[in-house]
Amino acid sequence: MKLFKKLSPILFAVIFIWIKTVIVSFIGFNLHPENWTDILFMLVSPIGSIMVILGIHIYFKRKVKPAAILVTMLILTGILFGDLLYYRFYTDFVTVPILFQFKNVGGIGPSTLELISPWDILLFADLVVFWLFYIKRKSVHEQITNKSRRLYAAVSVFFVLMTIILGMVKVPHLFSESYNRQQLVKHIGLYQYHLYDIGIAASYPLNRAFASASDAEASAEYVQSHEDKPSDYFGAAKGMNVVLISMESTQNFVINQKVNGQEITPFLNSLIKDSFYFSQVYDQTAQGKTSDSEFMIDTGLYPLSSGSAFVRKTENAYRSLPHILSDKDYYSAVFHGNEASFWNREAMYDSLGYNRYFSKADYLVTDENSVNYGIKDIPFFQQSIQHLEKLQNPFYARFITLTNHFPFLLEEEDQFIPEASTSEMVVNRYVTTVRYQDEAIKTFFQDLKASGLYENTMFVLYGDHYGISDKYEHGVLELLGQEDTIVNRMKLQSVPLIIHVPGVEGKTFSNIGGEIDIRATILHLLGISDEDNFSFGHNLFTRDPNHPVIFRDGSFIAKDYLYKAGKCFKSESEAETDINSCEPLMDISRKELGLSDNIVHGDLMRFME
Ligand code: GP9
Ligand code: MN
Repeated sequence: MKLFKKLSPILFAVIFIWIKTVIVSFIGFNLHPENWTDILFMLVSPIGSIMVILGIHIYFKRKVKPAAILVTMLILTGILFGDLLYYRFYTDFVTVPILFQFKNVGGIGPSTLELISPWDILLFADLVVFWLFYIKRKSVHEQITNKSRRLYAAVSVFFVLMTIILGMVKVPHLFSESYNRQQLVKHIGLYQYHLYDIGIAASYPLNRAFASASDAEASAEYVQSHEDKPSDYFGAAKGMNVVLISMESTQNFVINQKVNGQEITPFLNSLIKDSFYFSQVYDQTAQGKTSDSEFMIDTGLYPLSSGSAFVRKTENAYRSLPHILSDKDYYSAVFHGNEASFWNREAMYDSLGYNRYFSKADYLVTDENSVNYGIKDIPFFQQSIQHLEKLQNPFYARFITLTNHFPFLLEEEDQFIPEASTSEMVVNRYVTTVRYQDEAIKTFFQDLKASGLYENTMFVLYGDHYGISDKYEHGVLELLGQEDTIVNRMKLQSVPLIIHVPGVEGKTFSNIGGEIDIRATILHLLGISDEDNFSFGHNLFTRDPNHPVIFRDGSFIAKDYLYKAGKCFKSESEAETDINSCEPLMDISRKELGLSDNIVHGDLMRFME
């Protein structure tokens, strides 16, 4: 009893931080507890690290200082609150690299206020009680004996070790799949996750230092053992210019979808009839959003699990599409109306081998022609034409649209369709900005035809990533009249991929694929063998449907099975099935993500010819 009294402020802090962490874990984070063991893990896993962190107040000093404890409580509560806000928008946990790219994190800025709930104030209630009880009342604190200090330390270490060991017994790949942050937080607890993440971030420089040519060979061997089958489309666009249009936040559900009797994407719908349309290509981006999609398309590598490769791995050697195409005398350029430094693009485009980046400074940007992130898509395309006409042929040019970005703002004069009428305002507005983007692309095509560039150009239009995040997805389900299931939500992550080669008959392909496959598909159409060009993608015309489309958290979609949130589903019936059915594909997913990460963290392309 005496021991408790002496440790009372620390124990108070431990108990209250623990209680609120557990409450947030169950209510604020969607950690998918499946059974009693999961619930037990979520209850017990935060205790160890909370005790260790708060224990700093007694390890070195004999006398407990309540004010210092209050500061630590405030820091831990701040981390909890920050994680909660980030999770509400991104359904993910904060990582160290993300802290260094906050200026590039679209979405959270304009909407932070919206993400805060009045109930959040309760997270800080215990701090007030602590202050009233231990600081204001100036309660007397006795010296802590060495014995009680040792006991406290032993109990904390016991909890930390027990959580780690039991976690690894339950999920043997817990740490090798550390990109599955939901799984990690569920089993080792939120604060321990952050400590682990800091350790990982600190060890990154070592990966490069210790990497060797033999590591590169291991990855090369794997990708070369998966050669693609030939198809009749090989070389169908040989020698043509390539125009890529990155359609901001465009999900596949808008294609051929009507709202109040009006099409959301009338132009794309008509274009599809004369194009290759891939209706089951999935968004594989992670925390780097648009930049991750660019990274995949140019390099054929998976994006990083935390942070953006554009921000973190600029110094690496790459064998990117611009490099490959420059061997065939292509000139490459990117067109984007935002600041050149956003997503560190200016620096990364150099590493990726681009000849020219047309950014905000190359456009006439005014208040009138801008909305949300910058210049609206219609003036963006209109002003781009003059630059495009001057480019050396053949060219590889990527256009990155901007208007259809969260929170999907648009003046009335630019609305070509009324807002939808679901219970989710974000989804209602989304329809109008997608429709605006569709109009912008239509005018771009018209202008290209007028300038004579259209005939000799292959067009690749793709949605860069989801637009409606998990938090607002119920509105999409409502719009589409779909049930709220894990499988339906997973299928909503499909983005449109439309490849238009003038003069070539169109066809719709419903085989599965991912953004990582776009590069191989482009090379295939240009008649360039992808053999020596390191990539995890496959051309979509002959892609093996049994090969999983792998997402950055380790989940996947394959022909027969689907894996998400620790559950295995049959693709056809969507019924949950034994996890063993997914096991062989989970191995492939681990292998590919692991090898790709080795390449990027070890900068292994520098060893490849
Ligand atoms: C900004 C644009 C949007 O330049 O690419 O970035 P996002 O938030 O979609 O990654
Ligand atoms: Mn984007």
